[in-house]
Amino acid sequence: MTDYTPTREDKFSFGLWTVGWEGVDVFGSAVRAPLAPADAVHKLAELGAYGVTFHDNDVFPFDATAAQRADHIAAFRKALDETGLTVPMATTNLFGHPIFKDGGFTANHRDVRRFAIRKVVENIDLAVELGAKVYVCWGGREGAESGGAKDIRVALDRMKEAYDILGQYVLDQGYDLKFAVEPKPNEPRGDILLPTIGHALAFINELEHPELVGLNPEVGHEEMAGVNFAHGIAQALWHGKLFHVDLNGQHGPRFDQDLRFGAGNLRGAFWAVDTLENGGYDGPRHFDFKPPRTEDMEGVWESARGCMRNYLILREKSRAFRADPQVQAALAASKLDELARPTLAEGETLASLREEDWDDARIEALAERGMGFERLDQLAMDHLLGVAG
Ligand SMILES: [Mn+2]
Repeated sequence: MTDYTPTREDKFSFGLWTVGWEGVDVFGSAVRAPLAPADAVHKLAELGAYGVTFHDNDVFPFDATAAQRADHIAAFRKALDETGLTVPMATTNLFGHPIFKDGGFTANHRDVRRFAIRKVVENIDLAVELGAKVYVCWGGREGAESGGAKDIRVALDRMKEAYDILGQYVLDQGYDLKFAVEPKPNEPRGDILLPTIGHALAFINELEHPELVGLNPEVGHEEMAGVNFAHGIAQALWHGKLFHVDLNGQHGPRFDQDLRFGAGNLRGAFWAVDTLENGGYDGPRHFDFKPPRTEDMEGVWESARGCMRNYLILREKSRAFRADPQVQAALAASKLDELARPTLAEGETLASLREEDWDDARIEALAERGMGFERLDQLAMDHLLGVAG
């Protein structure tokens, strides 16, 4: 039992754009004052985070001169040095400026695509300077609102072209940096390219350097598509492609809520933590959320604190669940150990499988057997609700 105070060993990181969100949404203007990146870094360090992540234009404005850009970066770097916070990941804003109204890598306008690639490369240099190992690409504006507006097959050619150029750049520079695609089904575009983990995994296989590209799945984005986030990250892990993760909260398929982690689908959050903790993921536990517009800065920090606290509570619950002898018995009764056994025995062939005797009694016995999943799931619920044992 702990008091759920995070430490740097927990590897919690936050985007500058999360706690720095001023609350501008489709229906309303800013409700909070701008937060200087250096102030965010200091406060996040104090709260127990180990890392901070950024879009280029979280640190310096889109229209900054070279000198202004250098000043903003220096102030950010000073805060990193003072606190010891790391920058595990960085990304590019290819969505805010009007030039990106039709996307960056897949904009119909060729000049926009050329500008977008140049913008990413400049920020990759900065990301590497600051120590980032993962470069996230969220293509929020890569998509369309109507069928004729985008030839999807051709747009995917351009998407591949961009990743191939960027991958080659990283190899040529000798950078220790990998890319992580962040899928999302819609918002801000009506339909976004690479809408789910599965679409992105298939796309990666078509690249010149698929080994350089993995995934940054986000809880809310997958739930907006109505799919199971824990299953999605489990499959990404199975492919060796879970390079990073964005944790937040969402109440099913609706607008992108970006709630703090653990809010929204709490059972989903439990299984997400269980999967991350037991599935071989050792990267940052990165929060990509938006403290609601209702909050002042005190509420913003409460929300950030809550992300980490909820993760630590759920991690403890997951460990207790896995260690519980009743759960272990229930897992065995539900045949999880058998699922781990190959269907053919060592050296066996399909022919020997087909030679096996099957009588009606054996088939009936298997058909009648219950799987015990309700018992197993209730044990998980008991652990989650704090009444197990
Ligand atoms: Mn995200």
